[in-house]
Order: sequence, then C-alpha cells, then structure tokens
Amino acid sequence: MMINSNHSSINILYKSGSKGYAMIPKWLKSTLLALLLVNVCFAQSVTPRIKLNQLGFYPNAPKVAIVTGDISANNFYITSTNLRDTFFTGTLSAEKKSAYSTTKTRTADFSSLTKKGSFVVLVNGIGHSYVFEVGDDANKQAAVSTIKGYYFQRASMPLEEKYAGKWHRSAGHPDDVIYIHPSAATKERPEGTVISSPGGWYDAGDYNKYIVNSGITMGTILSAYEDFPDYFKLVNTNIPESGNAVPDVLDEAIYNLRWMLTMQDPNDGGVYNKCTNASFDGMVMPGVTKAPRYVVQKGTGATLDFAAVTAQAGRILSNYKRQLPGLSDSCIKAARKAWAWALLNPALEYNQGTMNQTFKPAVVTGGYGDRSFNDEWFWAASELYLTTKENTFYEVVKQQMKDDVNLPGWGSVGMMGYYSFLRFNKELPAAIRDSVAKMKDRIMSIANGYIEKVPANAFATVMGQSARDFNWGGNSNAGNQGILLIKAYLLSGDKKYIDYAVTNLDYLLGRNATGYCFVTGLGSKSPIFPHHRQSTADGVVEPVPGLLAGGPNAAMQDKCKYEFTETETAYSDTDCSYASNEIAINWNAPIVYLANAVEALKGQVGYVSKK
Ligand code: 9MR
Repeated sequence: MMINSNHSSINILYKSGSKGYAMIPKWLKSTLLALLLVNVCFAQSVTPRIKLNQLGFYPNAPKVAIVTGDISANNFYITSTNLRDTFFTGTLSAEKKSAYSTTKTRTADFSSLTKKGSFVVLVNGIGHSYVFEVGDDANKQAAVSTIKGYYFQRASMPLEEKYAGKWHRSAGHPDDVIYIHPSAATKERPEGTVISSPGGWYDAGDYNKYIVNSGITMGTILSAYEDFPDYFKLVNTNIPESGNAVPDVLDEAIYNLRWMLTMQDPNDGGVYNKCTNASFDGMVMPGVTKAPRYVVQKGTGATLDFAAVTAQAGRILSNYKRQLPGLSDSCIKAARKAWAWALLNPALEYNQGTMNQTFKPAVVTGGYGDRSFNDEWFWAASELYLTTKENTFYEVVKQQMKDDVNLPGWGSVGMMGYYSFLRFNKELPAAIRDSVAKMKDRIMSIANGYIEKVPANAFATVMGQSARDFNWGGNSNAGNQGILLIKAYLLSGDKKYIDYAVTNLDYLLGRNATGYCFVTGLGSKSPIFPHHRQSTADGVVEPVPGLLAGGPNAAMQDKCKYEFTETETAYSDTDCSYASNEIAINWNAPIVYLANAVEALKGQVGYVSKK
C-alpha cells in the first residue's frame, strides 16, 4: 500500500491532489517545480550515512538500514527511487554508540515492507540511501559473482572475452617449468629438477599459489557444495565448463584441485608448501614477468590440508565418476599418500625465516607458516574417515578432537572437521554420534553467543562484536561467522539463525561503518582500487568483479593512506593497501558459502514464496 507522507515538498506537489496543483498558474508551475527539484535534490541527495545491503532484501526477510551521525529526525521513509512515492514510514531506534569507532548509529527497521521493487531509505535532513531492491533474488548476484571471482584468478589459461568480458586476458604464468627449490630437494628430485605445476588459482593480489591457503579455501567451497548439492546444480557462472555435466562450482574447484595434485611429490606423498616466485611480482599483468618459479619445502600443514581436501573431493567426485573418470580415485589415493607422509613427519613446520638462513634464493612471498598441527591432523583424519569409513582414521579423530574449536581460518582448520562430521551425522555409527553431539553443542553455543551480543552492536550485526574481528582479512570473519550460523540453522531448524547469518551478509554488502559494499563490482559503492595486480594493470577502469576486499584492519600494517583509521573503519580503497584492500581466495570462500546458502535456503525459511 502506498502511504502519503509529508517528508518532501516535491511529494506534496505531486500528491496533494489535482486541486492544489491546478490552482497554481501554469507559468508558475514549471518554475516552482524546477526550484523545488533543485531544493529537494540538494536537501535529499544520496548520502553515505545510510548504510545497508546495497543489493537488497528478500520480500519476507528482515530489512535493516543503519543511519550514522547526528540525526534530528525521528522518522525514516522507504520511497520510490525518485522519492515521490512513500511505501513505508518507520521510527528510527534510539541512538547507539559504536564500540569500535566514534560512530553513532540509529536503526531503521523496515522488515514489514514486503513490496517488491526498487527503493531508497530517506531520512529528512540526511538524504537518501543508495537504491536497493526488494525481490526474490536479492543476494543472487553476490552468490554467483563471488564464485565467478575464482575464474578470474585462474593461472595458466587465457580468460576469453565471452567469459571474462572486458577483463579478458592472456594466460599468465604457464607454470610448466617449476624448479625444485633447495629446501625441497630429495634424492629423487634434487635441487634444480624441473616439474610442471600449471593451473590453479592465484592466491590473492599476488601471483603465487599456496597449498595451505588453497586448503581452507577448497574445504569451504566443497562444503558449500556438499551442504547444498541440488541448489548448486542450477547455478551457472558462465565459465568455459558451463554446460558440462558437472555443476559450475565444482568445475571451478576442480580447476584448483588439479593444480593441488601436481604439488604432491609422487615419490613420498609429501606436499610442497607453495609454487612461487622468490619475491612478489610488481603491479603488472600475470605472466609479464618471467622470474623463475619454485616449489618450496614440504610441510605437515600443507600435506594434511592437502589430504583433507583430496579426501573430501574424492568423496564428492565419486558421484561424478562417469563425467570425470579416475579423478575421484586419484584424489583418494593422493590423500592416503599424503597421510602416510604426515605420519612420518608429524610436525614439520614451514618457517620461512629459518629456511632462508639455509637455502638460496631466499623466498619472501607469503608464508602461511603454521606451528601447531593438531587441527590439521583432526581435519585430515575427519575427511579421510568420512570418505573411507576406516577406523584407523577415526582413532586419530578421537585423539585430536578438541572441544574449544573456533572459527576456521588458514591456520586453524579444526572446525572444518566438525562441519563435515555434522553433515553426515545421521549416517554414522552410534558410538561416533556421541562425539558428534559434542561438536554440535560447540557450534550451537558459539552461535547463541553471537546472537546474544547483536542488540549491543551498533550495526546490529554478528560481525564486529570484538575488536579481533578487524584483523587482516577480517571480512572473512564476517563470512565465517555467517557460515557457523547457517550450520546452527541446519542443525536446529530454527530460522532465527539464518536471520542472524544474513546480518553478516548485509555487513559485507554495505551495512558497516565504512559504508562500502566490499565485493568488487557489486552495489553502489564498492572497492575501485583493490590490491590486485590484474585490476591495477589491466587498463580497465572497473576492478575485476566478484572479489571480496580484506576489509577494516586496525593494525594497518601496510602504512598506506587510510580514509578512516578507527578499529572498525580502518579501510583504505587504494591499491597500496594490501592489509585492508587485498582480495584473497580464502576470503572469497566464506562469502561464496554464505551468499549461496542464503539463496539456497530462502524458500525453505520463507524469505520468498516457494515456487
Ligand atoms: O591472510 C594472511 C594473513 O592472515 C597474514 O597476517 C598476512 C601476513 O603474513 O598474510 C596474509 O596472506 C597473504 C599471503 O601471505 C600472500 N598472498 C596474499 C595474502 C593476503 O594478503
């Protein structure tokens, strides 16, 4: 229903009925209208002070915008994009002071607006928000474009215009001549031996490929598929493999999986930490520099992450044996071999500093150096057990299981094992279901802890309840908290957990203290200058789309120029800022999971009417 309101003079002119309008002489009408338009546009122009999911909302889902700063008005309006028609009038909440910046906020809750269309939030004296949609596909663009982001990270193949649009480019690093770095030399593969390690995704803004970071990334994406296989059958990302008999999200993951398989030494099963230059390339297009590439030292973290991913992939791909002959079996074989190597090398750390004291050339690219391997043992044992059902793996699950497991990250993968066990809980033997019950309790207790703290949060999100959320790549925390809440929904069937997961999707897409929608190419205000070599060097104004910026990082290690510097605003949309504005495969994966899970569940939880 349309509600008449008096929030804007232009509205009065149009809405007060033909009588009032007709009383004004014709010559005056046009002058007045012009004047009023100038006035309205001035007083009610778009403002960054209204923060919201810049894509929009589902008709029957919660809808919240956050208005920041000093506000004298008490009402807000949801209007048409030309501000003429008002569809909802609401009252702003009491003011809240943010815990991690000087920002003051008031909440505009318009959840009961169910009308579909394009709208803005209007607050008198402040202005109006960016245009957002209410519709059945509110987060679909985020869901699809963040998967497509991985296609743009592919090494060793040209990105053709029909898939990559204006971001098409040549193949980049062929990676068919990779030297065994002295740190990785063995009898069978002495220093300087050449191997081939093509394909895979570039890690981030840089052009190197790291197994540890691929591990958590692949685990997250494969888990999204395993949780919602039917949904993913319908997701088309327009990649070269689209239209084959495998879902696009799996085709994309397989591109990286095949690279991962090249990183295992077939002689002993150990896995190299990375395939890398000795030092980072300049801000040039992929493949411009011809610096030698190396595989560097094997490690327990890399090898167990590899075992977990290949075990999980082997399980998933056993349903695609006809389409992908041999791949599932090769993965499981590789996982077992990696496991065997790890048993002989149970805690071989990758310490780049120490390595560089012994071996030349010194390697100064990303370290991903982990020191504790309990969580990697647990994750690898979990995936191997779930794939093979062999008790030896379950013995290790029992030994390594901890009950204080927290959100996943590249150096902390225990929760990945929890997630996989819980996915298959119903199929497990009774004795095992008891330990799985403890995993469920842990997840529910973290989820409930998040929910309790939302009312105190100035943006009414789960993200940003602790200063620790704003670290390097902090936006992945928002995504990972969202995933945990989705799991809580899947475990409990209680819809409120999805509502809270959506607060974090809203956070990433604009409802945050910076006001940025953090995915390139989405929304009205998103990063233009990510620390991403291709985006900087390709001569295209818009950055490569579908990539999530790291986000506010209070430590600002890069010492670049920051537009804002408080804990929750320490974000700089400059290509200098690798500490807040880089993109990375492990940060994209949680938003891939979250956005796609919400799209997959939107009918089940009643956000949209079921078709
Ligand atoms: O994501 C990594 C972050 O947790 C570390 O604090 C940081 C510094 O070691 O490195 C980040 O990873 C970078 C990697 O080392 C190289 N590629 C780009 C990654 C994102 O900045």
